[in-house]
Amino acid sequence: MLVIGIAGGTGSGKTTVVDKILQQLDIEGMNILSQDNYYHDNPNLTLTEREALNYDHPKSIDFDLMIKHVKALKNNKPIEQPIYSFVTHSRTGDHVTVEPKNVLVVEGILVLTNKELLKEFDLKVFVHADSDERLIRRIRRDTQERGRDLGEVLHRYQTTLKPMHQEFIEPSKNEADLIIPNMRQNSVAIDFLTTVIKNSLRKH
Ligand code: UZR
Ligand code: MG
Repeated sequence: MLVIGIAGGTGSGKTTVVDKILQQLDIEGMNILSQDNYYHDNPNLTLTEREALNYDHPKSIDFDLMIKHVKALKNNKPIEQPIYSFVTHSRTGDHVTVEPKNVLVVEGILVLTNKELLKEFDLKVFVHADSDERLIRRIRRDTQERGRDLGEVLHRYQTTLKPMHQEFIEPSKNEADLIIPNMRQNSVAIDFLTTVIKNSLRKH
């Protein structure tokens, strides 16, 4: 199995890059493990308390479970992935069964920050976009798709997203084998990445 880690700041376009690779690879055997499903659950806190938590710090991620799942899939075992809700900031209690496949993509802002998880990756990718570009995309997504107001998004960006990006996410770029500039649709980089994946698959 080929395991690829894809990181990059919020709004850098990680999800889009992964979707494009998926379209171009035209192979059935690819799983995507999103960091979004591996936030710690805080069932003892109220919704207001959960809203105030820092979701951009490595501690907010259940890396133990994530690593356990990556290892299980590598050992050809299915996993029960928790489903997480951004509305309630908690696990829904439901799970999806994920069967092992030839390629595993692990995607999220913090996936290159954990030393143990890094050991599991065959290829490490960092998607780069300038911070103003990322802020614009984040405002669009949170106001249009997540029902948050502008003031709230800007406040969170300034007080949490930006400092966490500078402290943890940007430095994790040093772990990457490949940095993808993603200011606009970068089809050359996508072609390159799919070629690398295809070549590695042939060798595996
Ligand atoms: P991407 N996030 C939430 O908004 N709510 C949660 O319950 C869990 C995470 C956000 C998180 C982070 N920050 O910036 C973003 N906040 O998900 C990462 N606030 O996702 O890479 O798609 O932007
Ligand atoms: Mg995303």
